[in-house]
Amino acid sequence: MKELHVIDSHTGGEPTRIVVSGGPYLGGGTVAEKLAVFRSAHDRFRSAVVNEPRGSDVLVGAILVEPSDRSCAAGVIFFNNVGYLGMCGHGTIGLIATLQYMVKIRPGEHRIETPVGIVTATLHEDGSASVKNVPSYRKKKGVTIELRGIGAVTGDVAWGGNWFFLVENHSWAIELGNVDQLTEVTWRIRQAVNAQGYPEVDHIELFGPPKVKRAKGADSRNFVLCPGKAYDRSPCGTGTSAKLACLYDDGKLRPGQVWRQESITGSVFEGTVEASGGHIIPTIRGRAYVNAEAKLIFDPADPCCWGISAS
Ligand code: PYC
Repeated sequence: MKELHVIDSHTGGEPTRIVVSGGPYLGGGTVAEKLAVFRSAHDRFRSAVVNEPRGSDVLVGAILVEPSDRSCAAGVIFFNNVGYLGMCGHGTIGLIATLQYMVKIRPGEHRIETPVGIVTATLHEDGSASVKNVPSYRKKKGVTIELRGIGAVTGDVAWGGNWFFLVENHSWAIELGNVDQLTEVTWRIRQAVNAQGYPEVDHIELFGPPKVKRAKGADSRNFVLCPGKAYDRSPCGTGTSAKLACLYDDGKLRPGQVWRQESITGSVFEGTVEASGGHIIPTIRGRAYVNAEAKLIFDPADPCCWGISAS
């Protein structure tokens, strides 16, 4: 019977389950090459780790791999209920908390190899982590789609390590009690955006006024629909990176100025940008907590051994 050792954490309410040992051998290439091997030869492990009955649609999974770049502390591949993520901001903050829990890192800077490039994460003395993400940019401003029964919806297409469609002007309330409506409408937005020539977009982000009235406050509140139709409980690190790219392009955020992005659950990420040619380099800061450590057991006699999935 096969066994995998996993460590669970959550970052601003969004869970991450990291396979720290026992995973399949993915070859000796770069993390992008290892992802290609994982996807083509071992995809059932992805489903087994995150899907029911061991997981749920909300869970983001990750597998720790050997980095090809020796300057990196770790390599990581992120995945979810339907596939793979290029980068994952909340997951990287979760990874840093997990590596600290495993006593593999101490406060300071750590380079992490992902399939879409190397990111630098800093573990701070207070337990929070900052992730200097991959270069992010807005691809297209002001794309309008038509939704039957709703009308025109306008947003921006931007990259922050994953592809997003970001909508600022709308009338939906970003409230936990409204998640079913938000999920339905963002799912429809995604299909319309994909059909309009942006098939790469697989995350939809709605923005509204902030709710958190803490000392530091927040600048904005969001709802983020992930590719497998679950919503992000955190403000979404890659989604906040895409937002920062749009704000910077619009002249609404200066390098070094802090943007506080609140999630629909009330958790907050802080973001700043550095300008870099036509792109920005975003840094996202948040806090993760390790909340479980377990052995996943793969019994070949179990009909649900590889997870329940639609595909
Ligand atoms: O934090 O980047 C993120 C993320 C992507 C999907 C879920 N969380």
